[in-house]
Amino acid sequence: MIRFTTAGESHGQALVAILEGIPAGLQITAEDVNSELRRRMSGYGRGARMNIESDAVEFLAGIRAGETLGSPIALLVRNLDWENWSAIMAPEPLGRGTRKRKVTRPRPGHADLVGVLKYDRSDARDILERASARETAARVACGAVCRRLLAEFGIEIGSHVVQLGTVVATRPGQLPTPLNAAADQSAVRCLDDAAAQLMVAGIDAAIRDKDTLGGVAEVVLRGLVVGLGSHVSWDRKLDGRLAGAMMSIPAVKGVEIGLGFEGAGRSGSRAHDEIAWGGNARTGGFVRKSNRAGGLEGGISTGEPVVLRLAMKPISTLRRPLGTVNLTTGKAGRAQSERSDVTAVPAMGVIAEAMAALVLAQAMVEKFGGDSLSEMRSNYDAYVQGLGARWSAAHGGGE
Ligand code: EPS
Repeated sequence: MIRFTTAGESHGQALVAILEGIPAGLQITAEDVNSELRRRMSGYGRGARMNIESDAVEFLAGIRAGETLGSPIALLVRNLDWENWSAIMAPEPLGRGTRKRKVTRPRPGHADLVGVLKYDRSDARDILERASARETAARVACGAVCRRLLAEFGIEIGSHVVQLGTVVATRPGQLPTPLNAAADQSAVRCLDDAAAQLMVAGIDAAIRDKDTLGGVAEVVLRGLVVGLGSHVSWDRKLDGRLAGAMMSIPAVKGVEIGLGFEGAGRSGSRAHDEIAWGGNARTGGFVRKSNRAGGLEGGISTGEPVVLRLAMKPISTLRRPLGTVNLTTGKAGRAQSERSDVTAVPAMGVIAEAMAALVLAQAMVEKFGGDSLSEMRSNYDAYVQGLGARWSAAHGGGE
């Protein structure tokens, strides 16, 4: 089972992660991870913090001579901002209850208040430092390793922004390949140039208004084999597992697969994908005439692209803050304003790619197992060959 856990506060010394279950023999370099970390840091509308950081990974364990060993992989991403925060975030005791740069006016929408109540804190900084989306840098680092594993099996993961604030992009009928090479050209990772310009203007307006913006990103997973995930038990369904992973991303409030909510209003005859003969061995020789299901039926991959959309709420740190209650005085007031982003929708797409990579890598290792990449590859090849041989023999390889 592939899994990872992360630790680290936003202004602590570093983010760390341990990623377990990656088979031995996968070639990986720091640059494979760093290129993804850079993508996460980019996007018009990020705050000043991204000018301070220059996220880069240090492999502490699990990799030798450019190859995974099959042992847990330990990763470290330093916070360069730590230098400015060491006195505030240092682990050494300061005297009971003493805190520097206390946050006592919780922001509506952030974890501040619920975290303070649940963890019996009086300083919301004890909560927000971990609730900060800074943690997603560690996820992206782990996801980059999973992505390398998936690339060995021809799986491509990409994303693009389809809505930012009120601006909705026109989605091209045919997505470019590779998707990210095109999307990363845009400051807001949007494939519709006219919409991208309006999105940038919308972000500028939000900056002027001291407000923030949310939006929608679409994640596309291509090159999957039929048969990942399973219909047999609720917790093995790949759609459920992907949706859960997407919803764990900070500020994500909605996830759709394929037609998603739009499908609810369609009649059945316009909601499903007709089956035809003529795909490749990876899909058992079958093909769908459309992909309304978003590449998943019965919790199992069909081999068509998996298409997910994630809705992100606007960032909850506002420079013109909403009403709140001061935790120290009990008086009504305005929420604390921390430095933050105006929007992070472009970055959210990159983080969603990383989480999707984790779930897919889990599903691949479950199905094709193996302590080593070579063992996993031979299991994969045997499965695909078996699918192709069985179904083309039965149907003569064509319609
Ligand atoms: C983030 C770092 C944070 C924020 C943002 C994400 O840095 P700082 O708090 O020092 O400005 O820019 O976090 C939030 C939006 C949030 O609400 O916590 C990052 O590295 O992605």
